[in-house]
Amino acid sequence: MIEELRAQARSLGFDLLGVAPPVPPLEAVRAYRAWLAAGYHGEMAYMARPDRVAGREDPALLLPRVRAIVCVAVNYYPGDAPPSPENAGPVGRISRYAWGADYHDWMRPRLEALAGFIRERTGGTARHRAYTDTGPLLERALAAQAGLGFIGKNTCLIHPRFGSWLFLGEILVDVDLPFTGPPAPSRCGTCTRCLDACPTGALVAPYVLDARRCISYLTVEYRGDIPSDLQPRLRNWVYGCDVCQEVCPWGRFAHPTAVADFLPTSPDRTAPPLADLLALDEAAFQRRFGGSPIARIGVERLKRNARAVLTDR
Ligand code: B12
Repeated sequence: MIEELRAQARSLGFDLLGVAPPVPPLEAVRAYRAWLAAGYHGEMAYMARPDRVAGREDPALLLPRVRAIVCVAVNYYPGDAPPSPENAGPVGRISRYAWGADYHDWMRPRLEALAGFIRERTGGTARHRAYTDTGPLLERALAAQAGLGFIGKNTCLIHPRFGSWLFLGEILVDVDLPFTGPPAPSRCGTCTRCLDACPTGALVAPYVLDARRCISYLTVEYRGDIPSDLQPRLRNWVYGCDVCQEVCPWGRFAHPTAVADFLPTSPDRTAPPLADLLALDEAAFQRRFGGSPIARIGVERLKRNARAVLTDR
């Protein structure tokens, strides 16, 4: 059964599939609670909403009588940014996950197709709910439980062959499926490159990220003015940040994605000149970034980020 599911997942474009038990490990729940208690979620109020907390701890609240969680991952690694033209002036950096199309749009129909396949193979009555990113699930912990990789000190799910350049998705089902695994223990050893390299010191301890300091949070999620003490440390990131993944030794095994949708359509998408970003109006922003994850933050926040990057020059 699992091999059949894996073959189907591969034909849909996923690189990895495993099946986790329908409850997250206690260790992950404890880590999540401690993270909230420390206030590390910052202004991401949805992370602390009681119903969302409950769903993360007990997926049966999301799908009654859930019996298994099918976890999938797709390699999005698009390689390195092509060099910018010499006359481009200062450029902003965009994290690799946003170089191509929005992965939520890629994932959703494929998760539904896979769920249809599972239903067909298990008697035709299975109910399901599919999630990627936005659902109240501890996605990394579940993926690790299913044997898709290990949790690294940078808090990412890392696969020995793909590194951490993976998008995750899950399908909750109310039929029995054989669990895969076992969960792999961390393979970070004594390495602390991600903690040492984080420009803002957001990795406050191994496996613990204070989102309030994370460049990804500040440039994507945070609505206010980027704190002035952190502005000089943005290192040109205007959308997301890849530093804790770029320095990870497991990344050396990464190879380019087979999904054309995740590749950049032009250098503008990887390293746009800051002057161009500052000149964008709503229509130009939509033309340039529509359909990409960047569209979600809107033109004003992208310009705020470009201004913040320019502050310390
Ligand atoms: C909120 C959020 C963020 C926040 C906070 C991130 C964070 N580390 O908490 C911000 C905006 C900063 C962010 C940034 C990014 N994100 Co994000 N994010 C999420 C989201 C919605 C929730 C994460 C969460 O629950 N955080 C709370 C903490 C406590 O949980 P956690 O990060 O899952 O960590 C678990 C493990 O670390 C483990 N754990 C904790 N301590 C310990 C100790 C030991 C010893 C062990 C073994 C395990 C362990 O337990 C934790 C709880 O289960 C998930 C989607 C989802 N629903 O899960 C995507 C998700 C985690 N993000 C993702 C991505 C791609 C990113 C970025 C790479 C994007 C970018 N380039 O800018 C960065 C990476 C930054 C980083 N180092 O985490 C992917 C991660 C894929 C992967 N391979 O891990 C996810 C899964 C989305 C998806 N469906 O693909 N993100």
